[in-house]
Amino acid sequence: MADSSANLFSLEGASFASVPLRIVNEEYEFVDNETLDVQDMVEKLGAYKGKTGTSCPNVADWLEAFGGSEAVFALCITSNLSGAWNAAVQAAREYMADHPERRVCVLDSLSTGPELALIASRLAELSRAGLEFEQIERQIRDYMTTTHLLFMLESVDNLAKNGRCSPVIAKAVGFLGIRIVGRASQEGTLQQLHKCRNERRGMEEVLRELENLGYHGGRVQIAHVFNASAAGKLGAMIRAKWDRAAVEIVPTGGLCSFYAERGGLLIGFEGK
Ligand code: X90
Repeated sequence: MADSSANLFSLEGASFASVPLRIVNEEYEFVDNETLDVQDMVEKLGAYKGKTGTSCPNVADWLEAFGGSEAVFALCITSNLSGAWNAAVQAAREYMADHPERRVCVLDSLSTGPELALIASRLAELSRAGLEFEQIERQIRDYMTTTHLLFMLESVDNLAKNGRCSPVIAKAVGFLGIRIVGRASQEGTLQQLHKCRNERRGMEEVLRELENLGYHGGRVQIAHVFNASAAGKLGAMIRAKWDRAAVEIVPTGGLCSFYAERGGLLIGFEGK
């Protein structure tokens, strides 16, 4: 299972559950599940004057998701920006104390969105291959050292207002057309790499950073916040540069749409 920051609600060939985060203010509570109307949420929040925040799944939410499963891999948004991982670790401890024969492995992605989706899909492959739980754990931890996340954002207002990125980064954007290109740091925080004048410049930096992080034509997932056209353009640029590139484009769910904001792109990929 993965929390809903993965923008993933089902996983081919695997038994999968998404555990929702929530987007909340004094007027609304949006549960980030498959039935959430993200467009409607973004419109309502755009018109809402007060402050909006988010909340992660708690211990009870994770326990409910574990259900009666014998073996679980629980994949979480970076523990440096959310309490989701902490709650999952505690839930796993309780679950295994109550049922010593069951196994839960909680994984801190130190990332979000499409990087989680890649990891989840690799987990599905490993489990289909019929490996033992411990072997899957070893292999997935190896794989996670090779995956990365880049982002290209038009606004970081919601991140800054919720104390999830430095005010310095927040000041850099907000001017017309400016894009912030950055990455999930090794500590699982937002790291700004470039401030770009326009979308084209932003994409050129993304291509350079893909290369810097060891991308050599493996899997890439681009998650976009109502920006299929930019995602398509970037995907084409990646395929033009690496002929073995396997590019997948998906829309963001509620949590990533709230924080990456309209126009934003999140790029998860296999590198070094
Ligand atoms: O627990 C909670 O309330 C959730 C808080 C989540 C905060 C971060 C969400 C980031 C979403 C934004 C751009 C990519 C940042 C990558 C940093 C690791 C996407």
